[in-house]
Amino acid sequence: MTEASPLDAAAGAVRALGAPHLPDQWAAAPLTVVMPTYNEAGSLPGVAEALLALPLPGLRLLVVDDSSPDGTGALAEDLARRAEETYGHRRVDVLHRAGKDGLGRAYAAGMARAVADGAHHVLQMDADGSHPAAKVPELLGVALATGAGVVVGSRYVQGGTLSDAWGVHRRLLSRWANAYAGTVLGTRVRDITGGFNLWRADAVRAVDLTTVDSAGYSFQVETKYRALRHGFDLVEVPIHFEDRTVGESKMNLMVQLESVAVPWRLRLRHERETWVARAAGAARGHRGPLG
Ligand SMILES: Nc1nc2c(ncn2[C@@H]2O[C@H](COP(=O)(O)OP(=O)(O)O)[C@@H](O)[C@H]2O)c(=O)[nH]1
Ligand SMILES: [Mg+2]
Repeated sequence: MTEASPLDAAAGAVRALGAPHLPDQWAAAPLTVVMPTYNEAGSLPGVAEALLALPLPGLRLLVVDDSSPDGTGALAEDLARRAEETYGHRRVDVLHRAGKDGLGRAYAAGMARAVADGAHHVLQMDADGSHPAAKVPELLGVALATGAGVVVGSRYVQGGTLSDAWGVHRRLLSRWANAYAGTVLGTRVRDITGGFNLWRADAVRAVDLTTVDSAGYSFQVETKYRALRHGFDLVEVPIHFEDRTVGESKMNLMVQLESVAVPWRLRLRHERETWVARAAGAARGHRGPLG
């Protein structure tokens, strides 16, 4: 008897979780999952295999590794080779960066590359197993059905759930961070800080990632806010958010302080731009339509 390969096992797990099947044309849509990694050797293989086993032949994975000391970058190259053998074509790529430069910068580089390489949709996803791979077909289906610029895998809409491992303190902090950013920016997005989001390529282009300021996690808030300002719809789909079981969180004090400052910076910039546009409009108005 031959032993089942890890890819077969992952496919079985995905079937057991009941990943929905999409109409063929939708399932084949070019979708690139952009996955930043820093010391995720313990969890990346399982997450990658679960993604590749989904009934989405158009799905590719782009790992963005910041020279992880634990060898995640080399491991990702190995996964890329093995996936190419299994599927007969390239499905995994790796973007190697010189050193740890923040989640936001890794996403900016990876999402720009995915769109330049022809992805019609780009999914942001953590490598630590927190985000449910089985939900990806649903996020893609909702994006295609609604035309939303961003489909947010949301912990805080009806039906969204958090790992039991999250204590009261962490729940409150996460809720508070969302309420804070939402209030400062005047948005109704319930999970504006969340990191499991599917973007349409034209929304990625519109937000112009080269000018995004956030180096860290507030990248999620800044980019969603920009998408809203550009007139794209954001749709939230409930997910279950699992706690990481391997490796360590990269959240630190600097990242948290940036998350406090960024909503105010965005709001003040928006107010300044609105004021300048109004002043310019008023000046044109005085000169009359031909002036
Ligand atoms: N390339 C890169 N990835 C990062 C960096 N910081 C965090 N990540 C990755 O971003 C994802 C989310 O980080 P994580 O530590 O799980 O954050 P938490 O879920 O908020 O604790 C994981 O896949 C990390 O490996 C970074 O500076 N560079
Ligand atoms: Mg995490």
